[in-house]
Amino acid sequence: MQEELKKIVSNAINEIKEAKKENDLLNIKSKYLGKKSKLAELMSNLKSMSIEEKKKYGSLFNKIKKDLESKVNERITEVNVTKDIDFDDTLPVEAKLGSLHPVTIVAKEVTDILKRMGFSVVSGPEMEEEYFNFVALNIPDDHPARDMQDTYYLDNGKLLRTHTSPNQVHAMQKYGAPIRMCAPGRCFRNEDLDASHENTFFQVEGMVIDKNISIGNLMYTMKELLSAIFERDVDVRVRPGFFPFVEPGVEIDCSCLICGGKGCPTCKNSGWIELCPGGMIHPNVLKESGIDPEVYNGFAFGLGITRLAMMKYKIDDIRVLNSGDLRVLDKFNVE
Ligand code: FA5
Repeated sequence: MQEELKKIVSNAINEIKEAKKENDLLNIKSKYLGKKSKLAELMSNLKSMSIEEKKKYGSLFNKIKKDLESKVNERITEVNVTKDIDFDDTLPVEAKLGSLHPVTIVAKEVTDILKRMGFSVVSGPEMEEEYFNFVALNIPDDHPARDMQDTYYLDNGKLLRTHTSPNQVHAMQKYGAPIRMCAPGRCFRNEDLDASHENTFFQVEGMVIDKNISIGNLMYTMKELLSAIFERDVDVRVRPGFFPFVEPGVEIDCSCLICGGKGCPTCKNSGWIELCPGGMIHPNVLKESGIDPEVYNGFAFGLGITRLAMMKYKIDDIRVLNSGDLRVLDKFNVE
């Protein structure tokens, strides 16, 4: 009888494993455990067995029944889970690769170039304290410069950073001087949107503090950086710029590469795109962050990466970049 039971169990287990549908499993259950099953027939012999045999086979039958029942139930769960993803694996597959966002590509290029120039990459929070976004950058509460950057204030007393410049303060306070760092990141401004203004855009902050740094160092760094990014000569113009956290300050514009400098809606017909302001870090900012301006000085810049991506890839409207429109973004597919 034991040999017969072994055979029944092994056949049942094989059939359970092979079954692909719940109905087939219910049929297997009735075939092996039902009233007319071979097991039921063998169990009916219990009546004529001795007490010892009844004990031995009785518990064996029960164990076999329980085991087979739970195997059937487990398999039913399995086939029902995989039922929905049953597919014809002979069909040809059109695999579509994802692509990096143009801003991600440019941000990586910029930080790679800066890293080669000895800059470390740091980061800071997008939800920022007023102190880091404004006060420590020499922009007190009532300073008119606050109006230049329409700010999203949050209910928790913080704000969405309007620029990456708070990273200057974080880095100075954390690492001291000398330092050479860059900080790419997302910024937010409550702007009126147009072809070159978004309410969410990316900048990369750059900062060098050491002894005897001059504006010449800033100009050289910007020139190297921009020619490495554009991989060709691009006309730039430098004009005075005002930011309370630098003195002197400069604005570096690049010739609009959408219209070749002739004037178009992207550059508001000026032929130029504001790309990268910078300047010599104001002594008040160094002092506030614990660096002695009598010993150290430095430069900082805030390069608009989203605008840079527009110029590099000839995207004439910044809004496309936040649109999630894959027909446009797919063009920049890099594997
Ligand atoms: C600043 O944000 C300063 N923090 C830059 C700076 C850093 C100056 C260090 C001095 C020293 P500005 O607001 O001009 O400056 O923005 C810098 C760049 O970010 C702009 O030239 C532009 O390229 C980009 N930018 C600014 N606003 C937007 C916007 N709404 N949409 C897209 N890009 C923007």
